[in-house]
Amino acid sequence: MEDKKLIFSGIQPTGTFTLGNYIGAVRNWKPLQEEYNCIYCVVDMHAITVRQDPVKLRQNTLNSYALLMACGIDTEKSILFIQSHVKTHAELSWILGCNTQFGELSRMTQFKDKSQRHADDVNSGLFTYPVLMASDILAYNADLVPVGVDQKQHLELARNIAQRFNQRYGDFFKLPEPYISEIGAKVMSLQDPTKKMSKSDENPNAVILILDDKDTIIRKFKRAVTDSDTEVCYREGKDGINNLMTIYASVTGKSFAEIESEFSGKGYGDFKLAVGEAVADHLAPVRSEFARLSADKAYLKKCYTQGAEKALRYSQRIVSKVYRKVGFVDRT
Ligand code: ATP
Ligand code: LTN
Repeated sequence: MEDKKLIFSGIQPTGTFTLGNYIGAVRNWKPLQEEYNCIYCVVDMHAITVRQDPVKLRQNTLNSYALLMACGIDTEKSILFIQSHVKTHAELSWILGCNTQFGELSRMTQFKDKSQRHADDVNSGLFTYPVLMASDILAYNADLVPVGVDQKQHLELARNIAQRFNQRYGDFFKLPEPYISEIGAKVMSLQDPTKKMSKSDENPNAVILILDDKDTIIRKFKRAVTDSDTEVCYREGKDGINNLMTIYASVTGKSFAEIESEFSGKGYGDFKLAVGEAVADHLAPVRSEFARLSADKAYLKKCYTQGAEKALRYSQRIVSKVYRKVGFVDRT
């Protein structure tokens, strides 16, 4: 790989990507390929921290891989792979876990959230999940990690773990920086705009999936929860409209001022329809590219097999050095 900064990011195959995943994270992954060396990963090992149906998980993992390609990840330019194919992540995770404090993990808000939502299965993987995420990043010594704002806390923990390791064993890991887009870093639910839009929301009207057809997208936007006001403007307290404006701005490239003047004197109905149409048009090429790619299973398999080989080769060098640093005996 040329001497450029290294990007690493991952996404869980817990279902079809939402518009939140797309605007907050995945959409930015494509242009980054021009400037950086990029490594992207479908994190199936993270997904099983919440109970998954095995048949669905396998299907969702393959679909997520094809979706990333449909969103413009080019397997010639970047390394794109499936996490469970590359053993170094789990290996490093054990070592980093021994350099992470129970108290640090207890403060993770996602753990608090998810352990409440899945109170019947508060497993230790759910608790140590951020250690595996730190391993994903540090196994490649990545410089930058593009994520939505909800992952900032996990990334800070990854930096702390790296720093602690460096203090104990001598400077080795880079401290990865978050790379968070200015607009759309937190897309909100269409039904409760104080909550983030999430793949695992039970209410289908709350979430736009990037493979939804045009009619479905428009219908969901028409039903979006707003307020009793009538003016399209970005203002504190207008969470629903602020969210729709953010979405519209990020798919059209228009500024908030331009959007306000475009809809001045018009009602919320016109605005919601325009947002729905703009989103559906923006996502149409992703949908058709996904259909084309997922019909070619042999090609997909070739891509993820090669991706895993490259990722293993890269991360093996780093993890072998970590083994030596902590005092494990060389095998050869
Ligand atoms: P789950 O509901 O299963 O926890 P999720 O929808 O939160 O899943 P992830 O796979 O955890 O999705 O996230 C993938 C990427 O998308 C991460 O970088 C995350 O920060 C980003 N992301 C997720 N939801 C949003 C959102 N609503 N707005 C902006 N970015 C988001
Ligand atoms: N925790 C992230 C997914 C994830 C990730 C990563 C993101 C796992 N490993 C490494 C960036 C880098 C999430 O739930 N969105």
